[in-house]
Amino acid sequence: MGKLITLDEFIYQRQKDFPFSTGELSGLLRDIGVASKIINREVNKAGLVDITGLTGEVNVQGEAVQKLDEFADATLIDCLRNSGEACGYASEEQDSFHTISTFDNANAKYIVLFDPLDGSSNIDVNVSIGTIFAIYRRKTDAGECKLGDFLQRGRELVAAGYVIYGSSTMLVYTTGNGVNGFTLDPSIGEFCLSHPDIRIPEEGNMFSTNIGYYSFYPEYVKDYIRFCMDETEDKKPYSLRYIGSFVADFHRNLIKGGIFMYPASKQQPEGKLRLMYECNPLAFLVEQAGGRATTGTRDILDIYPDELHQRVPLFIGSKHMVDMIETYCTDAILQTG
Ligand code: AHM
Ligand code: MG
Repeated sequence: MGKLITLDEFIYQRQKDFPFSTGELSGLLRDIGVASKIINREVNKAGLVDITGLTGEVNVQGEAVQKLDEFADATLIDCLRNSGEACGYASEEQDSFHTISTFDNANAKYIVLFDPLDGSSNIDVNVSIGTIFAIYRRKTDAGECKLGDFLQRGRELVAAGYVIYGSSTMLVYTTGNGVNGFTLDPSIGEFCLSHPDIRIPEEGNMFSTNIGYYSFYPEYVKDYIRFCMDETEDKKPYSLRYIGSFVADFHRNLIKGGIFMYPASKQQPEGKLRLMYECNPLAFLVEQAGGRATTGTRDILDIYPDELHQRVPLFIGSKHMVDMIETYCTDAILQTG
């Protein structure tokens, strides 16, 4: 048996590599790991909800049954409040950001943004879902958090990651020094290092998009999709893989190589996915793994956000594939003048 390295051990090892680090970020990452284990426990019981009580109703024990996305939201918030390392948070589930003003958190310097349960419309049908998180240093010195503490470019991220609740549960994260993946061993309740130093293949043969929206897509996206499906001298047709759960689609492409696309369309002129909760954290992570993320005209991480719930078009994945769709996009802009 190889040496088993738990998430906590790994975080501790990494912290020792930075002699002046205070351990606050490590503590925060550990707490997010704990939150995700609690969420995982409930996600695994999703199919039992009908037996133990309908969502939004009272179960047989007389307890109110929360929707899973609300449960995930509340769990992350509780863990952040208890951790003492975060002074504020913003959640995709909530309209605005919040300051954590407990005594322990008063001097904390990190803020956390998260999508507590992405792809939650898939819960009922047992498809993989995920949690996405992004950690920044606050901009203001102390006191109540301000909107400016949250509206930072992705380039300023300190750490980001996701948890996928799939056929196994994995936590994948980066602190800007490579990407590492940990699989939850349910028998010991620990995330164990299973995917050290993840690199996304520069080229892939899978594309992921909601092809049902094809007729709403811009012409350059349609052109690229046709390229993906064509057989040429250099390539066979790519495989289409679309789960409709961003974390799951992203995770597969990260490991196997591929591109995920949620473009702007006639129906959704800004795209669908949220810059702060979904695109930035996974863009930071994919760059750390050697891949890329763009709107078609600019790197996701270079966008100065205007609002917390801003949506952006997204092309993310293997470097050469993202380079190519970007060329299609810029060529289209040049042609239309
Ligand atoms: P959500 O945050 O409301 O769960 O929506 C995000 C999800 C992503 O996980 C997924 O990639 C996308 O919506 C799928 O959208 P569509 O059904 O339009 O293809
Ligand atoms: Mg989401």
